[in-house]
Amino acid sequence: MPVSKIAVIMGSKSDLPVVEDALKIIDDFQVPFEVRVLSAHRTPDALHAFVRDFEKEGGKVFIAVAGAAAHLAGVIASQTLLPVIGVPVPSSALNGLDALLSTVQMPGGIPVATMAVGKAGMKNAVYFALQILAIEDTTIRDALTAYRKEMVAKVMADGETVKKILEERRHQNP
Ligand code: RP5
Repeated sequence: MPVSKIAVIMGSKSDLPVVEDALKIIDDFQVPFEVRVLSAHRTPDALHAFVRDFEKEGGKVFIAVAGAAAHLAGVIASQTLLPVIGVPVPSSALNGLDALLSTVQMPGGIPVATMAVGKAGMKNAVYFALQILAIEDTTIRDALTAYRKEMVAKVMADGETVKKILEERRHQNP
């Protein structure tokens, strides 16, 4: 079995709706990854063991997804020198602001690369992880370059579509 390069750890099964769409992106890039439900507060020993084993086995990047008092990314970062990307989840009464601040406000010396709250943050976490891997992996770099080109083409095409829609409306309501 190929060595997993990315570990996606979520603090609870309830975080899955934020995570699952973005996992398809990792699949599309054909990068081996693994997913775990592990909590900084509820399963600290299992979390520490997984972080150590993943690094030992040749893993490269962690993505930590958690809501509420979200210490998951910071605790992972305290246990490894691998890059840790944090994704705050809007799962509490404070709608993710608590998770954002808990994830982003790390003390100096133990960095966490914190993404936006929710699904957009998870998507960017995946692209950021791929960009980290692309530093040394030309296949991933080429795939990311192709993805960016597609994005440009799509936005330009969207611009043309919007132009046409507005012109049609102007003709209908001169
Ligand atoms: C965090 O608490 C999890 O990441 C989740 O976002 C939040 C609520 O967890 P559950 O009570 O739904 O398991 O640790």
